[in-house]
Amino acid sequence: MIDRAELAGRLFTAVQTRTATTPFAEDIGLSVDDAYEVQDAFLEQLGGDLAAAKLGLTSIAKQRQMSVDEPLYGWLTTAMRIDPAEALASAELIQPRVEPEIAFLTNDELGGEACQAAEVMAATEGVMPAIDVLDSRFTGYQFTLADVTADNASGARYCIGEPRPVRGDLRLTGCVLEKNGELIATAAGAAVMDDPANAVAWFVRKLDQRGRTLPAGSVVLAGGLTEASPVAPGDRLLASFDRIGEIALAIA
Ligand code: OOG
Ligand code: MG
Repeated sequence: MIDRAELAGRLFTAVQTRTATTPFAEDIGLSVDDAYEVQDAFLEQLGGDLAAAKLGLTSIAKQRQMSVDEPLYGWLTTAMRIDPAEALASAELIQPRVEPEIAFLTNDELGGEACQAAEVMAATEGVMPAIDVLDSRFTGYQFTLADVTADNASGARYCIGEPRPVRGDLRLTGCVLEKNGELIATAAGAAVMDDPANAVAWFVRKLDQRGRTLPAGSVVLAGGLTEASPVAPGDRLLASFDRIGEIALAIA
């Protein structure tokens, strides 16, 4: 019998003590479906209101980096949001990494097992530049898909810019990631499942499997376009996106 609350408790203790734990999914035969139940229990223990969804491992760059070849989703709470004027308090985290993402703001309900990118675009109010701050609760970011699903897709913090209407083809949206004024990664929107709208459509289909829909007014981070980059106090990150804008994050 899988004790979801106990597994969620292990992850919650890792957060509270800022000490990574060992992956458990393989040892106990945790399925990805069960892992989403653990994720729900973990989020309940973390508390706070859900503010956005985050999709993970939606780009080849991320799948290769993490040696996991399927996407997943998790949730970001209001307490995880960093105001652009604030710095990330890295001492609160275990092993933070950052990655640039394109976020969607929806204005219509999305649902169904056949949702496709065109429906997502028709229900998109605007897109925002975002930085997803990861903090795997597993030592050295070593995990299986079920582990990282239970661990809420390594979600820890995020910052996000203002929505802008979509202009042009999101596949061609250039992304430049700089750390301390130096270029560290580049990508285009197509890095995320050929089109980040495909990632949102994938998410809507996944929600449908659990009998859920994505309500109007949802914010969805479509997944890292580049490999995630470790950060340390004093670092300054800047993610710039063609036609979407830029977002900066200082690490304290
Ligand atoms: C898993 C989190 C994945 C993304 O955008 O790929 C994620 C990880 O890399 O620790 O948020
Ligand atoms: Mg991410």
